[in-house]
Amino acid sequence: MITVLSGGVGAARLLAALVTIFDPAEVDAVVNVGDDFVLHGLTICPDLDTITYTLAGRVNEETGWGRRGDTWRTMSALGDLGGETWFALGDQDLATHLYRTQRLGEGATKSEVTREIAARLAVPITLRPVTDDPLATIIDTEFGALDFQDYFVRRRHDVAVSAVRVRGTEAARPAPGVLAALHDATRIVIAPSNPFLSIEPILAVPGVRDALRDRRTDVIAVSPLVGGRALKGPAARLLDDLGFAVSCEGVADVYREVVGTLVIDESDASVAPAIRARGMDVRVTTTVMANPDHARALARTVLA
Ligand code: FO1
Repeated sequence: MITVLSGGVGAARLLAALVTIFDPAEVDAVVNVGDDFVLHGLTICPDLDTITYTLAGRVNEETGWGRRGDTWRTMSALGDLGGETWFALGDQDLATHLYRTQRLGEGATKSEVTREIAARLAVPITLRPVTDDPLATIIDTEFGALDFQDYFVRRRHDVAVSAVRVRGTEAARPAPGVLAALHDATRIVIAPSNPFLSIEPILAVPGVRDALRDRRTDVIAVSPLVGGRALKGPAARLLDDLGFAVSCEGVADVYREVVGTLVIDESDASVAPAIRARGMDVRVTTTVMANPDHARALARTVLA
């Protein structure tokens, strides 16, 4: 069994490639919930939904999130009422949030609802929120402490960051099956997700970081940087803002405690010796999942 610590779009693409070369029944994704929030009274879980839609073959491939072919009539009507439309929820996507919110209100856990939605949409792998307890990633910025989606979507992460915090970790417990998935996996993969925004909130749940530390030699992470830059999103800027080198060496420093092998892109091959000098193995391959063949090559590398 393989367990993949997962954020949103990058993780979803790697998982989609993994299931083409590995038995999906043997793939377990432990997913970040620090981005989850309530808007219009609905509980929205962007990373869980991105992975669900991708593995169900229903994702909007242009954005990487939301549903393919979705329409925006509800958002448009909401805008007419003066409602909040900065976070774009498609008409079909809204059904997911309605269903989830209703089930949570009935007392179901996030794990149960995730399982129900995944089963309905024929997702072939096991998806687990890292915790069923409330967790929220908070970004300390030049404008004060911001909720994650306020920072990421509303302000397009175009702000200076002094710290990333995860609220709720003291009381959070790993969701059922999470620690077993880490313990029993033949390999633990950290997807090419943002180390601070997507992976740290997973590691911050009590027991998870220790579980990875215990298995460090079996943990392989994919660097989200390519040629020393982030393809999309604020990974490079956050490395800089938070005092790390803006390179795969910086990524290695962030992951040093928990990762035995770092996968880096061919364009970053020159920093491989510096990463090895930090006591980490390095694999060099194409990490850009520009097409299915490249994604499969990356999937083969993390399994090799
Ligand atoms: N990202 C955006 O940049 N703009 C949006 O309006 C937006 C809406 C959205 C709706 C549902 C969903 O599941 C994801 C959505 N995302 C949107 C993606 C998103 O929130 C972030 O990419 C993640 O939270 C970071 O992993």
